[in-house]
Amino acid sequence: MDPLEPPEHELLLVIDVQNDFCSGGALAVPDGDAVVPVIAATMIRFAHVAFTQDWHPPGHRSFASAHPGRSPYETVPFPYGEQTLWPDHCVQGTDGADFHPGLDPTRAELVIRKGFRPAIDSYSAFFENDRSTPTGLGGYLRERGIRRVVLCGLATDFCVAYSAIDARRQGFEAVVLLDACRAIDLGGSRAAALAAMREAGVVLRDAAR
Ligand code: VGL
Ligand code: ZN
Repeated sequence: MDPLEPPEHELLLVIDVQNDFCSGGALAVPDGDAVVPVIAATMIRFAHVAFTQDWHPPGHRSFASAHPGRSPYETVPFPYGEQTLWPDHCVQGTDGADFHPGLDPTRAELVIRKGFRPAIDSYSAFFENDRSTPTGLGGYLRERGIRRVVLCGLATDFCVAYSAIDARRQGFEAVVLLDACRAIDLGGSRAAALAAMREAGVVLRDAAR
């Protein structure tokens, strides 16, 4: 293999860089837009790129608006465990669900949509929040011969962390590019997510530029 060619067994997984998670969006991640130029520069260095797209139907059960008397960021019991309630975001077909215009989705060989089942949220790119309904990404990556998943995007402490930990659970090497991620950070969730990722064997580093 040419040492200058990006490895064939590595894939950059760009998590949820959608308008609703960026400035002015319905669930804007603090400083979320800052990931866009870093990811754009990083994408060029990978042979394989996939995007995830949070993709909720209107009235999704993870929306606080679907629970009268509840507010965003409260936690409520769901059949599969505790679920944080969110402002309405990434509704299928809306501008908020589109990718940030600074990222070119042409390079994505796969766009994996998640969170489309009305009653189950999905932070991870691999499994929905019941931790058992697969998205199909694990099988896709295995069939493609991908062994290492490099993750970036939004948000560090939810979709990026869940995806990276599930990548490890599925037997992939997982690397998170911290300077290409930003966190929501609810009650220390960023620090907890970093610790959980380290514990799961996820490599945490910055994007080399
Ligand atoms: C996300 C909360 C709700 C994320 C998605 O992309 O991290 N967080 N839906
Ligand atoms: Zn969501």
